[in-house]
Amino acid sequence: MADETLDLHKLHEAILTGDLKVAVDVTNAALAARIDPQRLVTEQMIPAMDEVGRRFQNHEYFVPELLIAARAMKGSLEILRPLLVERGIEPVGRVVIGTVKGDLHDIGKGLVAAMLEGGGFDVFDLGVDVAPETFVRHARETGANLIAVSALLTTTMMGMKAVVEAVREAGIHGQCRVIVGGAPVTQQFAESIGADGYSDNASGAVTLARRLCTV
Ligand code: B12
Repeated sequence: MADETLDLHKLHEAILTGDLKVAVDVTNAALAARIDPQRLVTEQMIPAMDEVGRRFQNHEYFVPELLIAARAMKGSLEILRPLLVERGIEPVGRVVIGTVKGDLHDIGKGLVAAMLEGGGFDVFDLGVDVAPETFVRHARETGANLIAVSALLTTTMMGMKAVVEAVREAGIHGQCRVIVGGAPVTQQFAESIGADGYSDNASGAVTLARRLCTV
């Protein structure tokens, strides 16, 4: 398919509507037509995820729409990632993300991870039940600028304080900030444990991460 006949906006639409098959097909067709993968990411995919985030914040989209959009985004990114890595395109920042120790909830954390990835970050997802020292070790190994911690239980959210303390004790707080979120977490709680940022939703997490990575 030649550049002129290939409608790249279909990739934007496919992510917005969560159509994984179309997202993958258009991505493959674009690569076959020798379209710059970076162009696909910056002109179609990131704006689509930004729009998904905007609709979520305006209550036009709900969690299911967010999840299928993130799945379409990830499907396309999986095809593009090796090409982007090969070209050494610098990510906006590197984020180590996980759910706090003792907590097995991962839906919100997965959404935040997918939105950050869609926002141009390199994301290292450590999964659930992650100990403070594991966050720190991976942040060191990956050279992360941010650690993002999720908690869904009032009984586990204090574990976020242990992550903040571990980062400070390891002496990496200068280059690596800690952001927190999850249903029971509030701005006030985030400040009380010395976290660097908080958001109550996945698209807000991207805005926050961008802000912290540019200061
Ligand atoms: C699904 C669910 C489960 C599933 C989890 C499946 C999975 N793979 O995640 C299962 C069934 C396993 C489960 C288990 C339990 N659950 Co549960 N669970 C829920 C439920 C219904 C939905 C959570 C969810 O996914 N929400 C949707 C996501 C999208 O929202 P979110 O996580 O808040 O994420 C958003 C934001 O918070 C933010 N965000 C999230 N993380 C981060 C991180 C950062 C850095 C940032 C910036 C933002 C951010 O962005 C996200 C997207 O916008 C909630 C009820 C509820 N309404 O919250 C109960 C709930 C959290 N569970 C609860 C409980 C008690 C349990 C159990 C202890 C039950 C039991 N007795 O076994 C166990 C605990 C197991 C464990 N050790 O973790 C309670 C917690 C009560 C409390 N005060 O602590 C809740 C509130 C239900 C209730 N009303 O009682 N649970």
